[in-house]
Amino acid sequence: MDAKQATRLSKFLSLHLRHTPAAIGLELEEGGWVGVAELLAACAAHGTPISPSELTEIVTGSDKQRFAFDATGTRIRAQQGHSVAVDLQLLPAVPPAILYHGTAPAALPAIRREGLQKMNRHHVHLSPDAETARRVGARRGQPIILTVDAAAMHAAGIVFYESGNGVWLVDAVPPQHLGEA
Ligand code: HQG
Repeated sequence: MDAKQATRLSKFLSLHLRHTPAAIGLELEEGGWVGVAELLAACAAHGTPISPSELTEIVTGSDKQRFAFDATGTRIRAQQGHSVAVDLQLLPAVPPAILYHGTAPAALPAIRREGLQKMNRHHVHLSPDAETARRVGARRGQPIILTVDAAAMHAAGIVFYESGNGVWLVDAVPPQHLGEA
């Protein structure tokens, strides 16, 4: 499978495992899981056939580890980024002292006023390093890198979760805990 095809299939999987499972007849189980066989049948039935080996290639080859199989290899889920209601059953974790968020210049005035909000997703997504945040922000043009005083937030009782792929998740980041890198 070439890189272009892998990206196309990965986007199709992201769309339906995070946002619109019902559009291809899927219902996410608790934790956001779906059966691998059921997923592949649904993809084929909706014009995007994916073979088991292509699926494995997409899961293991994803730069951001967007998807994960369960321990038995019979179920799969998106690790984060959902907009559908799903409880990923993540456990609270102690964050690194500083986390990062990449965004676009146009969002800055609102972010300075209101802090970071989860917008259409379940959580605000934070990166463990400035370079990752730069890449996230670059999806929207010239990136702005914000620092998040995660240590102070954690000390104030704000709960952080770490997704399986190193993204840190939190409900919101109040403006007083934001700085510019
Ligand atoms: C911004 C991708 C105005 C926020 C990425 C961001 C990441 C505000 C946008 C993952 C705001 C939301 C998540 C406020 C936040 N006012 N704008 N108060 N608070 N924003 O896509 O963090 O490729 O939902 O800065 O790489 O950009 O999908 O979040 O610009 O890991 O796997 O509102 O998605 O990963 O955008 O990206 P998003 P994000 P995947």
